[in-house]
Amino acid sequence: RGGETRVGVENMFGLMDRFLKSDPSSLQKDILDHVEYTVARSRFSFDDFEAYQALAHSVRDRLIERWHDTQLHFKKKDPKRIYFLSMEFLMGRSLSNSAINLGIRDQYADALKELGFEFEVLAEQEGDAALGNGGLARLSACQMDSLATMDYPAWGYGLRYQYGLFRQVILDGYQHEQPDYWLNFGNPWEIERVHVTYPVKFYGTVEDENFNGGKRKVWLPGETVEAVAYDNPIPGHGTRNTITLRLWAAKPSDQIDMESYNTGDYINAVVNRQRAETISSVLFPDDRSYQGKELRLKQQYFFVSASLQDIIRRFKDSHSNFDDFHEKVALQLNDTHPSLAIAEVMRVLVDEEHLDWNRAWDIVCKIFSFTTHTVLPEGLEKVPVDLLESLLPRHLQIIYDINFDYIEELKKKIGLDYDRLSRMSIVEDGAIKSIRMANLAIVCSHTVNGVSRVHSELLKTRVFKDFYELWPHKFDYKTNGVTQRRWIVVSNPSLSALISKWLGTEAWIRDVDLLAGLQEQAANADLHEEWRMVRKVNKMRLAEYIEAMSGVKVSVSAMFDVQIKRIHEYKRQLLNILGIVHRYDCIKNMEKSDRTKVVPRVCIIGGKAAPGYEIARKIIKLCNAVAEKINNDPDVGDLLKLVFIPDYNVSVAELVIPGADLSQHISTAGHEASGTGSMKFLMNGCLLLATEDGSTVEIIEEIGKDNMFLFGAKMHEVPALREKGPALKVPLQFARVVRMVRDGYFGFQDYFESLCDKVEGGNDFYLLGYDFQSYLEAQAAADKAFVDQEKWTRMSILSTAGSGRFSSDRTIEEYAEKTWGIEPCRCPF
Ligand code: 7GP
Repeated sequence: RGGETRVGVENMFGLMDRFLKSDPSSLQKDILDHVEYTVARSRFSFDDFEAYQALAHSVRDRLIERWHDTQLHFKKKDPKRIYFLSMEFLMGRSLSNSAINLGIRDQYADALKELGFEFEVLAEQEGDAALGNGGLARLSACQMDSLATMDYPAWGYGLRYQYGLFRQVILDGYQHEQPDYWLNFGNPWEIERVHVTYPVKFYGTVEDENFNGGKRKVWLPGETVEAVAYDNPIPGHGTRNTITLRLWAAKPSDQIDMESYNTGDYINAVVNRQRAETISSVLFPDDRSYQGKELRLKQQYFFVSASLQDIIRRFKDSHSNFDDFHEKVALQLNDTHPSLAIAEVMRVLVDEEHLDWNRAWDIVCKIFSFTTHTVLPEGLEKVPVDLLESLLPRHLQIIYDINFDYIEELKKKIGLDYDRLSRMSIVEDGAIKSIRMANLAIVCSHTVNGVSRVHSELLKTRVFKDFYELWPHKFDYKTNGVTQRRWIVVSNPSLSALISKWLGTEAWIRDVDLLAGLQEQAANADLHEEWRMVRKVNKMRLAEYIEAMSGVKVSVSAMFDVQIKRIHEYKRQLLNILGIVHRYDCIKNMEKSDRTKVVPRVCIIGGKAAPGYEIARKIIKLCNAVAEKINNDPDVGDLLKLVFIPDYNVSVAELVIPGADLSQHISTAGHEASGTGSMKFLMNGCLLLATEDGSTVEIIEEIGKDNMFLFGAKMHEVPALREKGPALKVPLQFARVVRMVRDGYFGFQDYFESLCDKVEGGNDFYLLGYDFQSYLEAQAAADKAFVDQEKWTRMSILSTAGSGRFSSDRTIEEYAEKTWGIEPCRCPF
């Protein structure tokens, strides 16, 4: 294209904020205009969904304005930029978050009221953008919010899956998966950039070609797919800065393959082209392992290649050579998923930009940083060489070349210790020869970050020990955080208002350390009363939701005890369920008169199981089977209820977390890299029942052991306990509850057998039996504390007050300063 008219940048800033007014009557007109012209409904007759659409477009207009200003400003200043590459972003809904970050939510609410609509009701019309699986993906979303709020020149890059994470439907207690075709009703939060497209190539061969008196490699690809950009503006809070999350969708290439059209097989030629779109069609629903899947590899390369073309094009717009590349570009690898980017940068610099190999390598080593999100070996990706060779033949050569140089260097440093050399090699020579993506990422990155302190220790002493010994300076950690904008301000507006009232300022929304100011008030009786009131209203909202979803009526005076997260053996939902069985058993067996002493509980569990993960599916079924029995037992009544919340996602979390009294983070010590759910609960004044794993260890330092309920084997004890196998002592109560399941007390005897086998007879890898006793004790301590409402409220206030360290603002600031070397670039007002 060309010939576009550009208003001088200076003039542009002069005009800022003049275009769209945000007083209620302008907003009203704006919404009605969108009803009429965008949604094409009469402004005299439209329903909630249409009102939502119009409202969303009105907010979007304002986002776009700021977003343009921000991009212009970045362009003018040309700061070093951070490019955050992630296969997954779990954004959830956008409306409330955007309106709040723009600072005009209340104006909208007023404008809507006069039109006869309620802001919250319309906000509920929006579906979740669920382009991710679990913790890693939601962390990316929180970090985008912090990057925007803190004015960093940042871009997020990912994939625009047509089908997000599957919808979970529970039928007869079993999980069923349904496709999440989230774009069905349009998506007002994205802007399709039909002109921002790049060709992405696959397959083919590599040939030698004469060049400047020598030889060079030329990749002759066999298939080309077009990547089209969809931009999602991400507004900061209290700033004009609005950054870009650019997601790529696959489209058939524009280049017509005349051959197939000339054969007369027109229909099949079109159908074949259409296949290209499958690359970005579906998110893989396993959050740990997808080894050896061609489509997965295609997705990875597709988004990496398009993103890098975009990044390099932007750089070349204002630079004539690559001398300053590392001064202007930082590339963050969110886990190993985007690590093909390393080989791709080498390929572009060497094959296309004709830099010499060493110079290209020097640049690569300065721009990449890598964060790993797991300690589980199955989370470390391996790509079979055969697969890579057919899909990306040139990249395989480049990886081999990188490995060759690196192993030669390594030999000089560590000698001919072949065991160690083979462990550290990027190429694994096993039955299936593969590329170890984590090793590639470590070798080529200047920094390898863990996501909590203990995670980092595990990386150094176990997972990546060999590498740590070689390059101790590369290893660091940035404890995860979550954004208080989404997790307090958006999801818990009444708590948010209460905090601002008692702190006398709203500044904590951008400067979360101010929450510590609540500590002084932790014993204040007036605050206690208001605090309990807010919590009660949130519990009522949750109780209504539970009744609507599951038909179970729950009492808000009971303790709401929540465990919501992906279903995994290591996260031990099974321990929770067996604990509930024990509680049930106790109630059944006690004298009627003693039942008055029982602290009533509503146990809430939610989470999705990867479709192929049988044991996780059985855990869901067991939860529902136990719930069925307990909830219908007249002996138990309100003393105990168990609810499985279906289709857990970001929006459900926003509803459940503010209503929880107690939340469980009970992974076997040494397995949860960090855990971020706990931080959201903490911010909302929910007490934690937890093992000393992941970020919990750091949470303890902030709020103190006395303000939470801890239990279980410590990380250093776990290996020895495991070694004991069948000799490990297990309490009788544990054997009893497992026996109840085995004997068919909850039905489905055969189906649950393998689940029981997993925790008995020396197979109890996650130490449920060993930890059972101390788990029950921690639960009893929680009961005791709950009865003392004064004590509980103080603990609750202190939880919120101590949560400041777990804001993603802090995490991002550490990344910016220590890993990326970037500075804020604030758009002037
Ligand atoms: C998760 C970790 O399990 C969790 O402990 C951590 O808080 C979160 O990342 C954010 O760092 N990992 C994933 O979600 C995941 O998909 C596979 O890991 C690589």
